[in-house]
Order: sequence, then C-alpha cells, then structure tokens
Amino acid sequence: MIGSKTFTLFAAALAALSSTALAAPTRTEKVARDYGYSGVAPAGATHSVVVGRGGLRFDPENVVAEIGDIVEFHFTARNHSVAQSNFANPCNPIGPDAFFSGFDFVTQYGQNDNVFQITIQDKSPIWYYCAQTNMNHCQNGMAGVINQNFDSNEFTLAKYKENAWNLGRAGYVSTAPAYVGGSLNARVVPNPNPLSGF
Ligand SMILES: [Cu+2]
Repeated sequence: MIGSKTFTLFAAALAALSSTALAAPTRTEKVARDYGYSGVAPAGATHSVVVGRGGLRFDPENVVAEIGDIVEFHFTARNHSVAQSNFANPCNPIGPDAFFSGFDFVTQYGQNDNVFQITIQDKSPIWYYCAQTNMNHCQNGMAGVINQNFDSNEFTLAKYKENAWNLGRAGYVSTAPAYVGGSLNARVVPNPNPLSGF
C-alpha cells in the first residue's frame, strides 16, 4: 500500500515537472535566460520611455504604471542618463540608493544596444532627471515622472521643471548618484524590445 501510494505521488510529481518544462517561457523568463540578469521576475507590462528624442526630453515624460510593471528607458543620440530624485530637490539624487543608469549610453545613430529598466514597487510618484551637466539637461527640462498625483496642482511635472529651471538660473549644477543601479531593482540589460517606443 505504502509503496503504491509513494509511486502515485512520484508519478504525479513527474507529470507536474514535465508540464512545467514544456510550458513556453514568458518574455521575462526568456530575457532572463538569454541575457542572464537575475532580478525580480516581474509579471506586469513594460512602458518604454525614449531618452533624448527631439532634444533634452524623455518621451513620454509622464507615465502611469502599476505595481510590478517595468519602465524601460531607450537611449537615442548624445550622452544622457536617468537618475532618481524627488520633487523637493530637482536635479539631485534622492539619496545614496537613487536609481541611476550611468553614462554608458553614448549613441551616435538610432538607439543604444542596452536599455535601463526599473520595476515599479508602489504607486507613489517617482521623479527622475538626466544628470548630464554639459548643457545642464535637467535645468533645461530633461525630467520625468512616473505616477504623478494628478489631484495635486502643486506636485506636477511642470512645477518640477520650473523649479529646475530656476535652479539653473541661479547657477546650480546638477549632481549624479555615485553608483549605477540603486532602488527599484534598477538594471542595465540588452534591449529586449527594439521597436518599443519607436
Ligand atoms: Cu540628457
């Protein structure tokens, strides 16, 4: 009896294993397998943001994302970056754990082979900017927000940009986070969605 029961459980486990093995990999699993990054496996949608298309701007610069979604930054010409700040201190890292793409995305034509991704972990607003000091990108409007509070007339992207512009007028030069990576499972990966956002 015991032997038979054990065998039945064993067979069921085998069946479960083989059905798992046969299931087609999700896009995330495929990217993880092909590119070898080991982050949290997100289940949500991917929102593409194109960096530097049409000038010193993120496109789209205002994104609404759900918990578990990925925001994926695609880099076009020149030398841009993505760095996390908060509303109160535009053009400054939010702290030592601010997410940061680094400046390794110099692109002459088209888009860079790599993208920068973050994973949304709650619904509070996320502010970010380009930390390029040559031509003061942040002070000149290169900033964006994820999950802006649309009920507020105060904490808007337009206001963030106005504050950044005033900092520039006062001679302030933006600073970049010290480390690439940081919060929200930030990571640089080979571009898994070459057409997304284009
Ligand atoms: Cu820039």
